[in-house]
Amino acid sequence: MGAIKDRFKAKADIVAAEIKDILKNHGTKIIGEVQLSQIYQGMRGITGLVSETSLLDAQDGIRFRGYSIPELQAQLPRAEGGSEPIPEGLFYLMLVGELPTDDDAQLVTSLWQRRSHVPNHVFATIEALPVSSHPMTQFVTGVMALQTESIFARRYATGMSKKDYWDAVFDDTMDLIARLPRIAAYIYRRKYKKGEHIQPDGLLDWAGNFAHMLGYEDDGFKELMRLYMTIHADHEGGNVSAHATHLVGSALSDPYLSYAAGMNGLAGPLHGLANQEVIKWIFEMRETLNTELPTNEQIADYVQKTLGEGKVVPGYGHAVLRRTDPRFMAQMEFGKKHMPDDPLVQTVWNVYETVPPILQSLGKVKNPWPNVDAHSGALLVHYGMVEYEFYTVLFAVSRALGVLANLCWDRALNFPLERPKSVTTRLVKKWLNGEDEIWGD
Ligand code: NMX
Ligand code: MLT
Repeated sequence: MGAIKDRFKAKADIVAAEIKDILKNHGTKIIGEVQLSQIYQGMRGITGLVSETSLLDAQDGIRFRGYSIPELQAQLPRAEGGSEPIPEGLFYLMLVGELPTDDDAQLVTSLWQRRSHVPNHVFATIEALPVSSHPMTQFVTGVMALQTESIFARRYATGMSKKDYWDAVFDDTMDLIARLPRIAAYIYRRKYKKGEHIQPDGLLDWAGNFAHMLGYEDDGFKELMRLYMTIHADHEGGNVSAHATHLVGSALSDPYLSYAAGMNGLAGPLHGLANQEVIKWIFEMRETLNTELPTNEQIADYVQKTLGEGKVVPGYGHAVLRRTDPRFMAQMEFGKKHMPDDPLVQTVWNVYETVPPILQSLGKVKNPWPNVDAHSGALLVHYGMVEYEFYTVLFAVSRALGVLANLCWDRALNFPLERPKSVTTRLVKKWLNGEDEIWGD
């Protein structure tokens, strides 16, 4: 672990010094203004936090440390015989800020292999829940049970110096990421495969071993997991899961508590749960229309029905993006390469042709294009993973890479408790009446 930890700390010290200098010389620079409407509308467009690992552009989509998804696919290390990047490489890039060599990524793989043991009480805690519990409920419960292992919590309780916070968060990050695939796979096998669990394969990479423990030995599925775990990992700092993890971490809640908070946010249907909603919606459409491959006209009618019932079209729209999500495109490319004739995958592409003009015609949807969740389920179904309620757990395992790399940066940069100001509508009305006083509300 030493080498990566040392490299991270050396980088973080440089950035910390830069920030100190920036704040000293430019701390009063105005970087934006806030309109009243923004504080009532989800703080859209308000720049309010720093996240070093990735940056989202409304037109071009996500870049991880400056690299687009196609660039990562070309430049990150791969598994032997594979053509997709391994998520270990992306984690290294987000954490250290530099593209890893094959040896660097291999070092992360071996660190995670060595730290992947999950204590029995975690499984016992999951077993205490009804098997009917949603997989995300079981997953977050498992993470909370694992919090007994937090090095940060233990060291804080015995009196840790502020300057060592980053070190304990780093250790917890590596342990937690190493253990998540085992917990997730346990839940999948418990709920859908009669509790017939599969032991880890200590020779496989992180995502390959995850596929193995889930029970999928197909090389195509392993490649899909590597791509999936890479592209879902991070989406700058303001999305609900990243922001919640960062916010809770700012109270010095340990990485287990912070990550669990973020994943409770990911479990919402406007965020990560949308991936299950998309496949559920397509399955229901196919059943209603009694066809495996609905025509674009049939899809258009079904979309109108969905909208008429006051529901959103899952997988479409975004709070920041204003073009087709490059994560959707990466999955489309995977589909074209591995399963171009799959009727469900073709339906996803037909929905892509049909939905945007309909959403545009509503005149209120700011982004009519598909997001990451519009495509992921169809690829999983192709390999036999039809249990769509599990899909958000896959997203959660991947998202750990981004939000926990960020938490390491938060503590290394000594970011303070996050506490924005809120107001009441009564006070807003006073402002509008020219009364600027803040007290007495
Ligand atoms: N279908 C129908 N209506 C939509 C959609 C959609 N896919 N997207 C936005 N709208 C509506 C939205 O509900 C709002 O209506 P109203 O004024 O009546 O409340 C109006 O359009 C304006 O919303 P926007 O400003 O375009 O979107 P916002 O930034 O508020 O929300 C989402 C972004 C992602 C929550 C929204 O587009 C949505 O609900 N999409 C469907 C769910 C989804 O796919 N979520 C996954 C996002 C990605 N992820 O993994 O997290
Ligand atoms: C994400 O990956 O977090 C989603 O696209 C939502 C977002 O960025 O707001």
